Amino acid sequence: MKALLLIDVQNDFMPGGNLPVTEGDQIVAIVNELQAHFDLVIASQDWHPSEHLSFARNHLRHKAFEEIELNGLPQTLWPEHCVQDTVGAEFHADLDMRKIAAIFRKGMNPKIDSYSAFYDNGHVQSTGLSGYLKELGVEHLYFTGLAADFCVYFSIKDALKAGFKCTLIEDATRAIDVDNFKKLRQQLREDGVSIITSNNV
Ligand code: VGL
Ligand code: ZN
Repeated sequence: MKALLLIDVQNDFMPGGNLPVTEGDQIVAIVNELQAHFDLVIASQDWHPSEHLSFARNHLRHKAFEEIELNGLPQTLWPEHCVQDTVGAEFHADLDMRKIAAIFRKGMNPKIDSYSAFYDNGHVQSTGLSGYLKELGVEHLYFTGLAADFCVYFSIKDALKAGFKCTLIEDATRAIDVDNFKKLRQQLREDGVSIITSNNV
């Protein structure tokens, strides 16, 4: 069985949000159309407490987009985004929620970031997503959402490790840093990820 994953289609990653991804809003209509091709649709939601240590404002001497070390891991510091119970953390208002069977939240532990929908960045705490998908007999995951070079990329890497066949639907994602994503995209191809466009699903 195949499943469609919608990674972090949230207001703060849209133009006008706190951590905007260029053209992020352009994926919403595509994602909505894609859902008709899948019997299982799952979403992830970045869901931070305001004291989250990935936020630059929680560090006295640092600014957003600087890189620091946090508990032994490299950490990019971000503008405050996807704070629990704020409008920025909500899904885009036009996202069709009717077929979404489950929402996996991540980034709740203030001490560690969680780009992947499967694990925190230290690979210590699982969200349970892999076990959930395996219990339902899912073997092939189709990835969409934001941002291509962070949460989508790291979710795919973990999905590969967990043994899922992975496809990235390229027109249903956008990157924070387009040049960086060009390199990551090549790496994903070498890892065996299929990269397609939505008209080929
Ligand atoms: C994301 C940076 C920080 C993402 C989440 O959804 O790609 N990026 N938190
Ligand atoms: Zn985040």
